[in-house]
Amino acid sequence: MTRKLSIIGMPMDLGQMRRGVDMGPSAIRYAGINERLKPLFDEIHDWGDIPVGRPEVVIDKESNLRNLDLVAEKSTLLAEKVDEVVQSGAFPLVLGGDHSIAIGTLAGVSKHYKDLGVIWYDAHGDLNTAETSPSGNIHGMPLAVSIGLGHPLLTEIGGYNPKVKPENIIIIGARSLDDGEKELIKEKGIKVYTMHEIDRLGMAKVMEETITYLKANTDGVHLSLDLDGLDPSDAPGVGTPVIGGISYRESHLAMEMLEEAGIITSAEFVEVNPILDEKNKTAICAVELMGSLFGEKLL
Ligand code: 5AB
Ligand code: MN
Ligand code: MN
Ligand code: MN
Repeated sequence: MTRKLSIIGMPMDLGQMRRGVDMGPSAIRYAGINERLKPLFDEIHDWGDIPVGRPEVVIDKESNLRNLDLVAEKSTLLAEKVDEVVQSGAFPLVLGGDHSIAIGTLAGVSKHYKDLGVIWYDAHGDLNTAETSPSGNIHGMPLAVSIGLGHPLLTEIGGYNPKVKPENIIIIGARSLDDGEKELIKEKGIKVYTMHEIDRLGMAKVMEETITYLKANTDGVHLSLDLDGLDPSDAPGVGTPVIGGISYRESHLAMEMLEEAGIITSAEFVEVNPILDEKNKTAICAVELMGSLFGEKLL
């Protein structure tokens, strides 16, 4: 079977307040993604960026959500593109953009699976709703939206809802959760490997457990990798850094184990903000991790 990769840029910064993350796709391309992944696939097609534009910030008066209509509109475009890529038999790799883009990615991917698994590699839970969000920023909500909680303009994208079952989600790297998110995690029984478990068990064990569980319970796995899951010393170019994160080496190991297991069917790398970065370090880190995720070997 020919191994095909489709790259889609989603230059959206509407899910939060720090402009600059819309340049994430450019920064990741500049870090050499195409050359790096070329030897690992039979075919690579870079579709360029979904047109997001530079609209003015609008806060939805009724829900208090920042840029609600725009995020919904642009996410629909992404969902359609991702859907088309999955149908074509290629692996969809989406470059963010802030994490609100996951709403569109999952809407495009999940209709192709009965039981999609999701690995949410992140310092945060992204499980807020308009009611629990301390910020009104939609990038703190995409995982809640994927399980059907949130504004209907977001949960109904793609014309079906929910996208993911809570029991098919595994969060890795959490170290900053809001009160409402903690309650939701308990209520829905969402599996979380916080930094405590990663320290205690080691990344190898965390990934073994994750892979065993997802292999047994899902028919596809989406990797949603927020660069702020990594420690800010390795990935400084993110809008909401939290100290005490996953190291570059642990992340490499995680990607290599996922590759060996062969379970990942779609991926996105989000929250790369070159304006906040040091010499494109965070975008380079993203490309390094993609190399491991797609099977680059030293020997
Ligand atoms: B990210 C916070 N929980 O909702 C909120 O970077 C931060 O996609 C969200 O993980 C961080 O505003 C969103 C305080
Ligand atoms: Mn996130
Ligand atoms: Mn985050
Ligand atoms: Mn490695």
